[in-house]
Amino acid sequence: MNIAALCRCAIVLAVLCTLSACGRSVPSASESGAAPHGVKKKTYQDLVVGFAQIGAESEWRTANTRSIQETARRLGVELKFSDGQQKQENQIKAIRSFIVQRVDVIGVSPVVETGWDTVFTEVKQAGIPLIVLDRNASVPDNLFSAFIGSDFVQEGQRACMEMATLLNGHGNIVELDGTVGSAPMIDRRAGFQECLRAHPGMHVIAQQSGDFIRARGKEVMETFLKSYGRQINALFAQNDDMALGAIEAIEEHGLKPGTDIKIVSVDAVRGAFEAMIAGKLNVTVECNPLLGPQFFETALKLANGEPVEKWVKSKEGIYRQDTAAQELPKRKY
Ligand code: GZL
Repeated sequence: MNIAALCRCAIVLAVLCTLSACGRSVPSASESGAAPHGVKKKTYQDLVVGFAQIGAESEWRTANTRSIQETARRLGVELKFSDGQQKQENQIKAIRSFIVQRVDVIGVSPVVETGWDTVFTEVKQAGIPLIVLDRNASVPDNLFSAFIGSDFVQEGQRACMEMATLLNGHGNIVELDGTVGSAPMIDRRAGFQECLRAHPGMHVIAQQSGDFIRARGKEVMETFLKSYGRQINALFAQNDDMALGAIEAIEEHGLKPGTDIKIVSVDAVRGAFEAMIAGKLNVTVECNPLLGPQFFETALKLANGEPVEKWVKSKEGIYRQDTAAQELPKRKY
């Protein structure tokens, strides 16, 4: 090969090396464990975040999505948002697309607890911090950077304690469960059952999933009423949407919800306060969906290689009929 050809090869090689160096992003903070020395710390306006949402199955989810999107807009974060339509495969697809797009941080609310090890490992291998939000995933702790969400077991325990007060410790309960295999369904039931052991006069005579959806809650309550009728003293609904559907079924069956059948549910959405004011629901245990601010605060810290708590726990209360009217105007969801 003559000199001129050799020079041309050398130039091409030099250009290719330069281009590949340009193509490589500055190692992200998470890859190096801290913002590399001399690299400017990211601000919210620099941040690109991918979020794989479950769907739009309930008032709670709508409020959760609104909190994430509005907070991103307010902070100037570039948010790539995906609605999984309640399907795990859609969420996994979205997470993989976020990896390809090299976002700074990935967030996900896992529709069910299992089936995440492979894709979470892919995120880790890509060196992108991962935040699990709202519902937890049953994966090794080293596969995600932080969990932001409620203590669902405590929510179940609180619901049972409220039920014990309403029933004076005695009665037959039917249970409307959330999405089978989801963390809130598993843990709210566990918390409720744990508390029942201390209240032997209360019995769950039937339980079935309504998938956290209002219409399904109504359908399941109709079957409970057909099978057990006036034997039912109370309903534990794992979210307010299913409780509101069940209230329709109870009224159509000729009974008075909140009186003939006591009702305790979870979430504390606006519809629950309206039902309590109407005397149709007795108690709602709060499960806070307004996680946007905590999510992006945690994301920015991770993008800059700063330490974060492994579980950022939501703060929640319990709301009853007697304070519903004064509380409703203050509610943010
Ligand atoms: C709980 C959340 C649940 C709500 C339901 O954190 O995952 O999913 O309780 C929602 O209303 O559908």
